[in-house]
Amino acid sequence: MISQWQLRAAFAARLSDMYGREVPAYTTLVDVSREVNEDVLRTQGADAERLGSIGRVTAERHGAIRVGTPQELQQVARVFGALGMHPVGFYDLREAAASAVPVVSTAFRPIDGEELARNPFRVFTSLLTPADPRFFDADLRSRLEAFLAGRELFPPELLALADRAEAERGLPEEDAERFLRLAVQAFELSTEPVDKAWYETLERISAVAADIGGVRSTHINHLTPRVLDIDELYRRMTARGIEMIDTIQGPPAWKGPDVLLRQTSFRALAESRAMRSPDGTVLSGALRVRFGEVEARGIALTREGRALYDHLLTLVDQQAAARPEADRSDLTRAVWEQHLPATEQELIARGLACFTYQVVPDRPRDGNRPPAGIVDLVEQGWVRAEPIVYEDFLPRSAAGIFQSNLSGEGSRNNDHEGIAYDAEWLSGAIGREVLDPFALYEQQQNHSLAQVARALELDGT
Ligand code: OOG
Ligand code: NI
Repeated sequence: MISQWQLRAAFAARLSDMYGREVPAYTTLVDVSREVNEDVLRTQGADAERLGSIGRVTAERHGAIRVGTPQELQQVARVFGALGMHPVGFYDLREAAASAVPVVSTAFRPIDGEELARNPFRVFTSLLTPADPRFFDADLRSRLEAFLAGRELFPPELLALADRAEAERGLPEEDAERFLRLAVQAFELSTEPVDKAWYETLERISAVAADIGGVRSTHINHLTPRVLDIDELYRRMTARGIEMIDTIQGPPAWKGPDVLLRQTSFRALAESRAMRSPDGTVLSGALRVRFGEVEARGIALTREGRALYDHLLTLVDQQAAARPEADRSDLTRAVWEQHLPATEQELIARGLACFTYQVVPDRPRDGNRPPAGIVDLVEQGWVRAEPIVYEDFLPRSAAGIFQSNLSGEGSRNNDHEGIAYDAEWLSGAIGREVLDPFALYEQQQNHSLAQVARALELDGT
């Protein structure tokens, strides 16, 4: 029997091989990431593994895919369900970017600590919103919906195997092999000619809409390795002559602990795709949609910590507007140094970040009773704090990554009222509950606190 985590690890590895064949620059990115990680491990030793073992980090990837309808989303949820991945978080990108990005998104990922440690593969999954009148008028909407209704992204055999794997928590070897083959195939770039006129009709609205609804299949948009020093990675990729987007999205490089997520990418590359013109002739064309992204992960923040982070972004925006000549990353760093604690201890004391806590087994007994508060327990050496890694995404960074890789701006008609979508709506569309990331981090933290309390008899029992 091949268990769900083994299926997940195998799927991530095979997808990576496939994407590397399709987009060779991705392989360069993976190689450079590995070199940077090895160098960081060499210079920092055990500290380099504070946010995950080098084994986990080296194998770690996130993918991004885009689908057109709730039915397609339900199906892809079954494929990911087989891999032990659940929808977490709701991201509304329709207004987050300057260009038109008519999607709402979630991320499928493992949710418990042990599963994440085994293999944290996650997929940022976006759903097109044809019903949003700011992007699509009634006529285009109905043509788009009819087009989407007529395609099949996932063969029935794949879905049947997926359901079995989810119900039985794994598959026998032969079925596992078949499942993995079909699952990887479903995300390969199709060689079927693209209907040029239809693609271009959608592209005038949004390049993302064309990528999703302009073709009869789906594909992996990017696959992202994790790196321990993203600033160094950016320098090395640039030195190799690979054109990176202008910035590293997310928190700045600074002297304090890394929190949340920093991401950057190389620009979407032209890939040759067969195009069918209205008169039926097939010509070779090129599309620029897929890119290479890389990320560095930090500590998960509590709701309070996240509110502070969002507030700091607003402060940076204000300062940047007031001083357009200033370097944005310098401004950001200054704001961070002023407002954010520079040590893990202080993040704990202010309740800003998430940790798990373990009793230190060999602490010398000095006759004193342990203090009650977690801050004192950590300070006096009773308890060790291990940061919880941020496993999710950031809407602004996601929008920034979309944005920086779009060819045209598309159009959004703000005379119309948009439709309000939220996590509950998306849960209904998927037919599975979209989980709240904060609740997951809190549960992990509280579980460890309860164990500490029991072990040290803090509750007086
Ligand atoms: C998804 C863009 C967002 C991330 O890492 O924030 C994303 C897409 O391009 O489909 O992948
Ligand atoms: Ni991504």
